Amino acid sequence: MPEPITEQGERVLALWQGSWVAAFAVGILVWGLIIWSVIFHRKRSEQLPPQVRYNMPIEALYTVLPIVIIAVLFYFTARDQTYLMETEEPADLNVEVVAFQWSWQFNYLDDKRENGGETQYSVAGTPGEEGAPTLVIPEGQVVHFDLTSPDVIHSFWIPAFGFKLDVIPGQDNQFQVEVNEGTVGEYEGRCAELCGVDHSQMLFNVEVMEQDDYEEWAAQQEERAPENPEEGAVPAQEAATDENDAGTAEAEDTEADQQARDENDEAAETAEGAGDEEAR
Ligand SMILES: [Cu+2]
Repeated sequence: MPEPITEQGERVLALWQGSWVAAFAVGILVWGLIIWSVIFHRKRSEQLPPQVRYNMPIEALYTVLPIVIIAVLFYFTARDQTYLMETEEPADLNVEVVAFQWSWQFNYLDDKRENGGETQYSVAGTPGEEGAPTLVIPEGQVVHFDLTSPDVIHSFWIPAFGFKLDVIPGQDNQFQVEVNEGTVGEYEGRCAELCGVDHSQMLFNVEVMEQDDYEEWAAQQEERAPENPEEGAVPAQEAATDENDAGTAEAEDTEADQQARDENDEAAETAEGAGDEEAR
């Protein structure tokens, strides 16, 4: 596991390590018992040893023990999941992540809570390592991510966060992290959901800056951003269109989408019909 750079990432690492400790404890106990019985109860003579059956205490034990183990693992997993998906704390920075075939766009929003989040400036890139977009975030701050996709399901993954979340069209997925102090540096980002032929090109970089550097960078971006983001912003899909293959892929997608929609409609109608009949 990479060294986590967020408060949340540390929690994930602790959960992962704790699960391994529990798994090893159970493993060592089981291996120990197996080895013990192999050595101390090996065949000594032709005489059949006394046969036992229906030992209630033992059977109760090995029904109850696994339930206890699973309950404990479940408790910690549920507790940490609740913590990881928590978005109550006011964020210092709001970023809208747009995942599309096959790159990323990061829209920096002004305070989302106050005014719904107008795009102040955007970072875009092209598929592949060379032109990969860089997500810049300040250290020691709470960063909130809103994930959106205009096409298919992607997954926003920063290994150093120890966390990934699906980006689903039409679904408002969000999470936030508290970036630790002393994490200034560059990290990798990936799409973790097979999303099409150039899925492997969906790379991005993450740069954690000191607060002052970040503010300087943000001011520069804002200066460069067009007055009216609606007019000037590069649509995500166009930004990614390197050469013509993306264009063709897009056309094919639309056709496939259409077909899928038709099929869905048909299925829905059939289902409705069936439902009506049942209701009657
Ligand atoms: Cu993807």
